[in-house]
Amino acid sequence: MSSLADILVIDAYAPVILKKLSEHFTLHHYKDLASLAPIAPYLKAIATTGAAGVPSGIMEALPHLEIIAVNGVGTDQIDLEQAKERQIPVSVTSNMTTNDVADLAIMLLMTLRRNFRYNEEYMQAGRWASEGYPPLSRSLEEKRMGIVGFGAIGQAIARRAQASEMEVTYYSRHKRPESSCPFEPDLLKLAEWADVLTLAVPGGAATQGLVNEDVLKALGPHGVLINIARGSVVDEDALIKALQKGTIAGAGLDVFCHEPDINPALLKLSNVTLQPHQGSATEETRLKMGMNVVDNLLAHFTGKPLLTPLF
Ligand code: 8YV
Repeated sequence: MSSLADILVIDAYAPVILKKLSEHFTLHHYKDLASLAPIAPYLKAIATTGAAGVPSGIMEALPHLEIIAVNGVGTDQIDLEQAKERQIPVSVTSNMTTNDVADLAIMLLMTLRRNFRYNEEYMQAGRWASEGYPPLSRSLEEKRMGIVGFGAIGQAIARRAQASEMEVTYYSRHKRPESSCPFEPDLLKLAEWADVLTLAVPGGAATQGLVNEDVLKALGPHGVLINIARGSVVDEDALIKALQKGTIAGAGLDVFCHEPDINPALLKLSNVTLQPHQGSATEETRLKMGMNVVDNLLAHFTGKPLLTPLF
């Protein structure tokens, strides 16, 4: 079959998805801006991921760019203004990552509060037999979870927290009439109230540094922070200081300011549990997401409406 278009692939895609894409398109893997120059005039589409987005300079270099398909829901690393101005549609994998990401938020919380890693290392070191049981951990039941951002992922986290008998309140730009959870329009008040503050807002300029020193102070020495959103939502230096000084109890983090170059101070802390941006990284979900990218690109280049357009 002849190629429908030349596509720039940014970031990692599963081999099965690359194979599917290559059945319909000519693929070019992004290395750097300099090596883009000779192929730039032919490129009509970008297939990228939520985490990588479209690094600056790429869109400007592609005069015939027609579509950006994102293997993810986050678009904070894409110049959406430029895309809109140039009438370049952007597709995202709407509603495909929700449950896996929400599971990971709860997994981080349970790992942290139930001393999961410590206890496993304790057993592996043979300490159960020689020293008896490890120290007691902390329960989720009757604790308060404040959720920052209450879209599909925030609401899926709320359902899971409620299943663990937690009390849930959320903060967002506006009240969500579809949910019966209480709404708190003041983030500082939410942090003061919460035992666990879970971040589920989109990244980008509007949420940059939203969780700052004051919010962490309000969360307090018994509070924990869970972040499955974007590293940029948190002032990471303030977070590290709070964790080092014990002005918050701990953090479960799947996302960081400079992925994959994690601030080494985070790796030295014993009151954190960390994951390398694994929210949607299951075989099942990544397959669905990847096929969504293939289908959106196919739709575009065969003159059909996009399946899951952002715009
Ligand atoms: C992915 C994400 O890790 O959806 C997003 O925005 O950050 C994640 O689900 C990323 O897109 C890699 O495919």
